Amino acid sequence: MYELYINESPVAFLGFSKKPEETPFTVLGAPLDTTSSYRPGTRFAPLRIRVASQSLETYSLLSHIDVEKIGFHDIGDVVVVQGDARKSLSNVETVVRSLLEKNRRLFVIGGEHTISVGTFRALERVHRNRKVLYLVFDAHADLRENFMGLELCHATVARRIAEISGPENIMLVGVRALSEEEVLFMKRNEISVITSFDFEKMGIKEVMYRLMKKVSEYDVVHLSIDMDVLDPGYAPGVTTPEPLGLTPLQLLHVLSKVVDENTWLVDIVEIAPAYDPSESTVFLGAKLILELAGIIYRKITS
Ligand SMILES: [Mn+2]
Repeated sequence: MYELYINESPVAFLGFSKKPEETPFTVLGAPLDTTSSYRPGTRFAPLRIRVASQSLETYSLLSHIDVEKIGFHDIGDVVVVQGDARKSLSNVETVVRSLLEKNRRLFVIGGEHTISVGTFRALERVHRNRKVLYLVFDAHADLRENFMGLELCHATVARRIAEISGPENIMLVGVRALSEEEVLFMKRNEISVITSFDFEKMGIKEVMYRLMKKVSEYDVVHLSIDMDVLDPGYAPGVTTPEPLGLTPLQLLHVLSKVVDENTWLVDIVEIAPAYDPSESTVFLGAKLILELAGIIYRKITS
């Protein structure tokens, strides 16, 4: 029945959609674009990332796999109701849950970060008796109790997820924009955090070690990538740019150590194509999906 909540996309990721029995990966757009407090426009990211993906070479140097041979089942976009985050998240949850129950490995393209509340709920329901980690790469902690009176918005995502998962089961990476309320919440709840400054201070090997240690304690990983984790010099086309971020190579190298057969869900969120005139941000989003698919495929088949 989840088909009722899907709009087909005029363009498929990489330019062609495989049948589900031919590939483990499903691409799903979730163009929710309704609570951004600075620059809106994430609703256009799923389409722009699909268009950019058609111009990428498909050989993954990190996995030594030609991802064109694996491909993606691109089912289109979740129907969202702009202006009604709750209803939209309910649709996201319904579709994602139904796909996860069919053992699909999902790449969900936002949309604003708020969609991760819906995708996490679905993952948590499907894997109720297993240990689930919410691993988020983001410049912002998104741990506010509410933001300007809104409980469900792009600035409260990790807090809402922490309420479901328990704060000990979330890990934040690349963070550098925080309120004092969030710092206190993190300390009080012993949330695992690696800031962007830690990449400089401890070095990338130590970052990888700490991440791999945390991930190894879990059965299922929800990877949520807010593209503003990258420095705005590399990824300017985001809703809320934040200086002093990661380089794309740092991000990809760290991710390559983290994703594996336990990675069932990857969200790529917060790209605002109107602020991405060079298209570098949408190309980076497409490249991340392609490389991560290659690495995950290598690990599930070896
Ligand atoms: Mn963010």
